[in-house]
Amino acid sequence: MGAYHESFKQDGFVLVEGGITDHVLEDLRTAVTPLIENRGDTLRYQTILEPTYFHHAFIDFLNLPNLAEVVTDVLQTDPSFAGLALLLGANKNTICNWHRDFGDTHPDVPELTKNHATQFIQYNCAIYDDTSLWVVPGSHARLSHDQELAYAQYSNKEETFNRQNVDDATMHEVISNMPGAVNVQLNAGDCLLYNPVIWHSAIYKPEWKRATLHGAWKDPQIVDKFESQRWGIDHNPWFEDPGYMGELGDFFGPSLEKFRAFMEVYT
Ligand SMILES: O=C(O)CCC(=O)C(=O)O
Repeated sequence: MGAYHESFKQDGFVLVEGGITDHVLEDLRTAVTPLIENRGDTLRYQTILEPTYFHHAFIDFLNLPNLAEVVTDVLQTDPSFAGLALLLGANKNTICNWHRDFGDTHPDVPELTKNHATQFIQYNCAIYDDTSLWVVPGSHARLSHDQELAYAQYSNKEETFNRQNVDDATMHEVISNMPGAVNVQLNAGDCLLYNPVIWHSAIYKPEWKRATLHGAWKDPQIVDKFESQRWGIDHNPWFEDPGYMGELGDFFGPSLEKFRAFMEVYT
């Protein structure tokens, strides 16, 4: 097993500094400019490979050899693609509450945390500097501690996911006081690969220019084994006819074929 695998297993994440090369970063800035300009009040575009938003820079990003090597080392196998979104932050102060993408009460979570913690990866890759995300290291590989559940319940108040119009000091206090919380500081081009069952949260401030690629890669075995790991398979119907994307590359191409096979079975 490589160093990335071991690090991801222990902490629930690995940081890849400069994961996006300068040339691809420049093309990505061009690609996301119209998305930023036309965002309205949206916090994210969920499926940026769809024809309306597509730009070939996204394919170049998905084939970056150094990132592909880290993904393959963490998973210890060739991945299935599992989605690509763009996170934008918000036009007003917003807290993305403390959560795990699948919580302790989900029937898959005891087994996922115990035996499969390195088989599914979510990532934030920053096109501009991004300090929005917070995580609790190590929480991906166990059920929650009582104090985490209690803190999340207290900090989330009555809101289900996002809390808006909170002043700067309250936002910082609410997010940073989670036991064990650490802030993820991404410079433009850096990527954090993390297990989305880890406790995580984020702060969005209107003065921060945010355009962060947010996607996933999975060990194909885990998709067949766990219902929770099939989330999103039906979000990309345009992949039934992927010709509009042109050359798919040596890494993304095979990973998309695996995803398309899952579309056949699970949609
Ligand atoms: O904005 C972020 O970086 C966090 C997004 C998030 O928590 C999620 O998609 O589950």
